[in-house]
Amino acid sequence: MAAAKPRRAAAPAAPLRILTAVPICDGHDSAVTTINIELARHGVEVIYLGYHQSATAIVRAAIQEDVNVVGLSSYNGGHIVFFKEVVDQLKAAGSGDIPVFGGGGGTITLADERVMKRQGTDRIFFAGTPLDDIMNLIKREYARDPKPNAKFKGDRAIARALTMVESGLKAPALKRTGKAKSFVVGVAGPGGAGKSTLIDELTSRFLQRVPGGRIAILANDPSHPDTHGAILGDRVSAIYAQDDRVFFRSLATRGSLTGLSAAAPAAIDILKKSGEFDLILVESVGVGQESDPFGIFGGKKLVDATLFVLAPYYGGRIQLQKIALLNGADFVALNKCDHPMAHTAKAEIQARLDYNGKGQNLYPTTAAKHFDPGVDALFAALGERGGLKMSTGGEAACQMKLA
Ligand code: B12
Ligand SMILES: Nc1nc2c(ncn2[C@@H]2O[C@H](COP(=O)(O)OP(=O)(O)OP(=O)(O)O)[C@@H](O)[C@H]2O)c(=O)[nH]1
Ligand SMILES: [Mg+2]
Repeated sequence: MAAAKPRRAAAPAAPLRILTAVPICDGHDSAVTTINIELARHGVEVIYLGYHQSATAIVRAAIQEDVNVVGLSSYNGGHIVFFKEVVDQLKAAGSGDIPVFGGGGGTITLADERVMKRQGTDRIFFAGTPLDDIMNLIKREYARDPKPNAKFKGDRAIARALTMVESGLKAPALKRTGKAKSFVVGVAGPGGAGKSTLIDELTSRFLQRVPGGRIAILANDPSHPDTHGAILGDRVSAIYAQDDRVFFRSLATRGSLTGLSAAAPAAIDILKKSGEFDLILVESVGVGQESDPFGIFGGKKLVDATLFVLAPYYGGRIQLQKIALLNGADFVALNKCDHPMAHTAKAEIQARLDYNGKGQNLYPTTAAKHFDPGVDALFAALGERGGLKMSTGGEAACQMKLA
């Protein structure tokens, strides 16, 4: 990591972390969006999973993110069964300590709530409840000091260790449960270039081509400097994280200005020491021209390789000259190649890399498209560099499965 670790004003040591989602077959996401923004404004770290989410996906995310509470927003009916399913699956996974609450305007009645509470739901917020009341109650009832818990196993144990280091505390020593030798790749690039979408497509290649392997993603997103809250939204792009071979954890920067949470080095260490993960991808927040989140120009290098992702609208050739990471990134992806400016961008970036004379390869990608050959080529190069044991013909198999 680079020597300097600039920080803003200290945030609370352990902000509330809440997972929010909308149940399967329900597209009513405007209420949860309001709740998310309001929670973040009140200093909460919100991990938003999206709408049309299965109970299994919600439970997996709650465990990996080690959240204080799960908040569901349900409008299309079926809430009695759905909330129970989430509660039951959490219990079955040894994470019954994570409470579940929710709302759904007038579609959840008082009588429904009585049944739901008997089945384990913590509480329902009804139509007309002022947002301030909801926020104050949440902050009062669901705050906690993170403590080690020897009963946690598997992903929850890893997740709690990550929570501890995020809170500046010592993580409990974890048993090494796997034999994997992790290859760690830092993924950086300007905000919105498509880092998360590309990581998701790389995840799909990993699942296809590294049978039995596991991949971990550490997704850093910014905390708001005024409220200390954050909307950790990278999980919304993570379609392929809905697989038990994927461990996905969102990290808020909590005042760190390096492009990563100050806990990222310790978090990477925990993931590596678990022996569970063949590949670890670390996504930085959207970075600027002088950023070096992974310490490749000095200090302790945090990762084994770096991938710099940019989109065609970076400005012009002068802007390209200014981007420090283009001097040192091992892999460069020009994403959004479906954009009309991509042709020119490709030529300009290629010229910039040629001038470096370091043999850096440029990978033109369109991460928004499934089966993009540019993403295939990028994954193959990463896999080769990291010594991943890859099967052949994975993409074809993937296409056949989805066709
Ligand atoms: C807006 C809306 C839409 C929008 C959705 C936009 C969007 N992207 O979300 C549109 C127009 C697209 C839509 C479509 C449909 N809708 Co609609 N929709 C509504 C409406 C009018 C408001 C819901 C809302 O957002 N409220 C705003 C929130 C902030 O306030 P609130 O609901 O009072 O919630 C409070 C608390 O519950 C709490 N809360 C809510 N969620 C959460 C979550 C957490 C974590 C917390 C802490 C708190 C909390 O916050 C509020 C605090 O006061 C309701 C009617 C109603 N008045 O509820 C119908 C309603 C939900 N829709 C309905 C239906 C039927 C549909 C459609 C199926 C219609 C159709 N045939 O196409 C589709 C389905 C869409 C889909 N894909 O799922 C029905 C559902 C009936 C049922 N369950 O039996 C309703 C009840 C209308 C009705 N009376 O018929 N809908
Ligand atoms: N047209 C097009 N859109 C894309 C492509 N890749 C990603 N996007 C879209 O670009 C937007 C941003 O994508 P993300 O993957 O969230 O970008 P990001 O770099 O992770 O963003 P931050 O984490 O906020 O910095 C989303 O709406 C994506 O759907 C692409 O190849 N083509
Ligand atoms: Mg992202």
